[in-house]
Amino acid sequence: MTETVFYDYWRSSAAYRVRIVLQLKGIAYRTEQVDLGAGEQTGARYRELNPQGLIPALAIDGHLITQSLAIIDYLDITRGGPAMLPDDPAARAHTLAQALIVAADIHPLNNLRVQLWLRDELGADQSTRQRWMAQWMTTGFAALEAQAPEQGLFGGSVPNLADVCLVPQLYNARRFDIAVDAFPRLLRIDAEARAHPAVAAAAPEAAKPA
Ligand SMILES: N[C@@H](CCC(=O)N[C@@H](CS)C(=O)NCC(=O)O)C(=O)O
Repeated sequence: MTETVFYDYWRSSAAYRVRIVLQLKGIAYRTEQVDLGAGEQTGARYRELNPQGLIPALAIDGHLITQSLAIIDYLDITRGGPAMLPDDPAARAHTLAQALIVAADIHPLNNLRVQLWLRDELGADQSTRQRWMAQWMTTGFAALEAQAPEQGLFGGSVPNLADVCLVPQLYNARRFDIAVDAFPRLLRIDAEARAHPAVAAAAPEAAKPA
């Protein structure tokens, strides 16, 4: 069996999604850190693995898989542990839609390369970039709050794909001082999810190299 290697950066929220699923499913792996602060994701060495120059990537079963949701889908199909998506087609579509609010509509607009482009190409100062991030995070969070359960996680008692996407995005919001008080259900879900041992083990503080 080939070794499972996760190309990670402790502060990457897309990588954090995958770390949560690796932990939930009890998958053993070795980590290779790709330092986003040092720009290693755009270097020739990493681009050979992932021409997109984005974290994460997972080497598993002789494949090199990129894109966090594609990695999670592969793990969900090939490994045991809690399912990230329900079987029922309509419930599955709703969970995917909730996850995509984060993964497709919030995160890409606030990613590092977008921030750098706003700053370097459009001359956006810190406060303008802060407004940009707050705009797209709060727009997405509001939509998610409107469909969040009153009790329990999106996944009920075990995190599902929507929870797996929410927790890292709220980490990002806090990291960049985005106000999230208007989303009490999301905050409750985030706290409950982070109390789960597998989610706690995947936290950025736990993934930070010594
Ligand atoms: N849609 C991709 C997004 C990956 C992504 O944007 N990763 C960020 C870290 S969270 C990154 O590598 N950023 C580097 C950059 O913007 O240069 C996924 O879900 O894997």
